[in-house]
Amino acid sequence: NANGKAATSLLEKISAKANPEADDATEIAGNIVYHAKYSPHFSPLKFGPEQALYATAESLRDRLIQLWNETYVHFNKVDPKQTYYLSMEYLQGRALTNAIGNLNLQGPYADALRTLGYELEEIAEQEKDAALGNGGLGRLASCFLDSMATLNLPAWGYGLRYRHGLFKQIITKKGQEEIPEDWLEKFSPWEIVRHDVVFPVRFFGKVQVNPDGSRKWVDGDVVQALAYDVPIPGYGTKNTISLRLWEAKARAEDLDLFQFNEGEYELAAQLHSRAQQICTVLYPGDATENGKLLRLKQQFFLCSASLQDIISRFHERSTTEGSRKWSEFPSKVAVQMNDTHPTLAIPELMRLLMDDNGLGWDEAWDVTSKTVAYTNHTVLPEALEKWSQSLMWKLLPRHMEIIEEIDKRFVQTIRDTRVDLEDKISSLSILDNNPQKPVVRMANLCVVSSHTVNGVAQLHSDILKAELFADYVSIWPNKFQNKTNGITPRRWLRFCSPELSDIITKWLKTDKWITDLDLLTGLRQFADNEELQSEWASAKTANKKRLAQYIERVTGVSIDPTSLFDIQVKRIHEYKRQLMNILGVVYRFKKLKEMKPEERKKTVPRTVMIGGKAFATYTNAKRIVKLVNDVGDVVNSDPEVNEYLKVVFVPNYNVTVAEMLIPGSELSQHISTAGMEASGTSNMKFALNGCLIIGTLDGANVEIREEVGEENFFLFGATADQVPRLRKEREDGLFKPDPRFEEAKQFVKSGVFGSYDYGPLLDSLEGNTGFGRGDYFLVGYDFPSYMDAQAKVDEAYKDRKGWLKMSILSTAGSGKFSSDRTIAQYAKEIWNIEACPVP
Ligand code: B1N
Repeated sequence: NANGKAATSLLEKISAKANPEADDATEIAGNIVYHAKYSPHFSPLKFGPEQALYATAESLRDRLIQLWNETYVHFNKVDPKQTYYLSMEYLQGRALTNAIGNLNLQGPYADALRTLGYELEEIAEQEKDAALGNGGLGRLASCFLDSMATLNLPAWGYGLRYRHGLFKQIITKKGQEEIPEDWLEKFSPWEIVRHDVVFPVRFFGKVQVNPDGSRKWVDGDVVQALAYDVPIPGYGTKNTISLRLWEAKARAEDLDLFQFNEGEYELAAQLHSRAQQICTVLYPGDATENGKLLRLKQQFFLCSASLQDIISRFHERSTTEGSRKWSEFPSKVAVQMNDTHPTLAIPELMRLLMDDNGLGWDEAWDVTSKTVAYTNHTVLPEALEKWSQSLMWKLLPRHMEIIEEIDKRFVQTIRDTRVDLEDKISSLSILDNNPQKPVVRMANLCVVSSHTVNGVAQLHSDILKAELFADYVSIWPNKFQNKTNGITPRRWLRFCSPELSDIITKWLKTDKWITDLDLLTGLRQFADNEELQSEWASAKTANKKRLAQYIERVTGVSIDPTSLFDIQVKRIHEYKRQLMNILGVVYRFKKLKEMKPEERKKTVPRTVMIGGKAFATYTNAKRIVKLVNDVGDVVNSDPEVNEYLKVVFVPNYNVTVAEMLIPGSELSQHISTAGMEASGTSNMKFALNGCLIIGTLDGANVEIREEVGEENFFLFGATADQVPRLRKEREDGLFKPDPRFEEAKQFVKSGVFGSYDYGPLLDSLEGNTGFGRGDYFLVGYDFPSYMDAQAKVDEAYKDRKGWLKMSILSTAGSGKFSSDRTIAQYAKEIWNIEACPVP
């Protein structure tokens, strides 16, 4: 690497000096050189782009540690009520650009690196994503951390340090293939191991009854939880909070030296390897009994380690001698459960309070239920967690006793106070004792035990109250809230589209919008302004060109930056209806083929990009990926049509790819069957970046449309309240499909896109044919209105000025969707915590 060699020689010329407070380029360069030389991770004096990344990250880490320590000391001194966000997933993505940006050091760092022979962007490109999550739920957790830090809130995140994050997706002739992701292959400069923060976590064993009647969980396996902390800097503040990720470690005594000396190496290290398994991969498939056990172990591991840590901090911060009164706990601690995945926090907190600290049931219940709150993220029945009772008894016998007792007391209260609910008890109870398959319903445990339950968009929260949790609402009418999701405007506008950001700052005459996103409404008055429109267009064009280069690099497909960029990126799922998108593309392709050349010239050229990962065992989702790729191959190589239509499957969609795609897109698709997408958050990112939405009245789309104005949103499709009736009609054979829908399906069946068997996929769209699910997702029903909305998109795009105006108004109306707003609402309405800024 020529660049690497040149840089290595520059390294010798600049004097190394560690200085965590450096803020001019020369000193920062000295600090980078210091790390390149004295924190070596590679052969001596190598300074290629990768080495430059690590040294740069470590120089930033110095200052983050400085701020972090100050924050830690300050929180300890003030002893505020603190929130702990428990999540099995975080999708942090890259950290370098974000850290530099939040510390407002872009200029000096770029200059420092230039004196060392590198461009900042080139170095940032070297970083791997931290992909410790699957999709929206994990990314939401990461946006929330950014907002908590920025709002100076005393709040921490807790998660697991998976050795391998979400799989890497490659596309071959067979379609999607998964390969293990390896973010820790070298090491991560952003985590600090805290060797003094270690807690024991038990599995299996039995319950011992003591002479005084108290109970204790004993025996079984004990694994150590070791803390790795990731700094989360706030934007424009000293406050730097922690994401604490637990790693599972066996104890030294778990190695059986006797067996080892006998040559039984595997047996000797059995406990070691069992401990190691816990954090090996994110969300192992839970189809097998083994997989289930491992996932349950992960969940408990997170809950137990985090709660022990929270309790020890509660005592540590006490100013009075000895331990604090437990009744104070809920005024010092709020625990937020990100979906039901960390539900075991409830029985674990009960156990720690009763068995380890001697509290009685009533006291422990009072503390626990005032401490925990639950966010629901889905109404899909298959995603509502239900754990087998026998598995739970085996792994967590004491917790099962506690869950039984919670359930017993709850059911008794209902019997005593609500005769009208007698016949609802079997669905309200936590334990489902169906003899075929007795399970614990985690959502029920959460609702019964939490002081607050929230949905993630208004429509979703309304559905929770009217359907899933309706009977609970009649018991606790004030327990249920809405907290519409949000996204951080730092990562999702300021840093991913500096061009557009600069224009916004120029026209608003302030950059305060970065932390006060409602200020974007100030753009509305200029939406018609020709000067703004032309600046807006040139920023968009620059982003589109950057995206086109990326697409060409990763797929080999060359796309036209003047065509309409139409993007759908999200996990592949039938309810998200990527299949409707691609059938729409198939129909468009067929019509273009049928046109005369001069007719084609009148159409709006389009580039359709679809990206996302399919769960490894979700066959129909994988078939959709295959179909998109096959359609792309045919369309893109068709000499008559490919000037007017390109179809690209964007491989390995992740946070970093999103940061490239979103700023470059003009139309994005959020087209789930109404009532099925709890919120969606990429819709917010696209809208914020001036991209128009074609979508259904689902999740947060409803609110986005309200905010940006209905004339700036391409709406189509059935509404959530119509869906049950339409499904019934479909089943009863009363549905008459639109000819365009039939034509598109027929075209796929005809084999133009290759010989792969799309039968099962297409059958899933049929009504009462005995195949599939009878078009459960109503693709057939919504297809005609979808195509009509797409035709409106084409018309609107022809009006250049009109489109730019809509684009500006889209950004201007996106202020509500800042995660700063969401988190401020959680802080006030659920957590009851206040800002604690480091002076
Ligand atoms: O959570 C996001 C929402 O914006 C999306 O609409 C919603 O689909 C997503 C089991 C989930 N809901 N449920 C999950 C994730 C992992 C898992 O193992 C379920 N993800 C969502 C943020 O609110």
